[in-house]
Amino acid sequence: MVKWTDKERSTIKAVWEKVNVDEVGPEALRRVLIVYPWTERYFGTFGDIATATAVMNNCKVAAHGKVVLNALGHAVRNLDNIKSTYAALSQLHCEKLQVDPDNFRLLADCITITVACKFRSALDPQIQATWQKFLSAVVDAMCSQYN
Ligand code: HNI
Repeated sequence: MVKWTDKERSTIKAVWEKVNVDEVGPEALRRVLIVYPWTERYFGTFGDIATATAVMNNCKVAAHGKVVLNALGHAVRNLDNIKSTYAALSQLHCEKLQVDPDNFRLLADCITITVACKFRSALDPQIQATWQKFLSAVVDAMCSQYN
């Protein structure tokens, strides 16, 4: 289990309170699809996402980005049980969706970049370090049901 100091807990909560899920979710998922175009293969039911313009204008991508970011909120509220919080979600991504777990890290990086673009200097290196520790715990938990 990941250990958190009080300072880390308050930093993660403070960052999360400032994150606008409806903006960061869609923007982060769009980045994943544009920067790593092979991830398109998982979203066959989303319609046209063949070009960057199509990704930017696709409302299913935007809606799904919000779903993913909202799921991050469960981890913020369950810092001491991130693994069990994501056990079912990990299993779904492994068995049904068959998402290559390497992609979790790519998404986490895109979330950090999106947050950094919005926070600018407020995301100082120490806050970034804590935020990335948090996202690493999320990525580990999402990988937990893969054998
Ligand atoms: Ni992910 C569905 C959360 C990473 C592809 N994903 C979900 C759902 C949640 C979710 C919540 C909805 C589940 C349900 O309906 O029961 N996804 C997360 C989280 C992460 C993540 C928390 C990582 C931090 N998912 C990824 C990545 C990919 C991905 C990296 C592919 C590149 N996810 C999907 C696909 C679906 C999905 C595909 C189904 C979408 C649909 O609506 O058909």
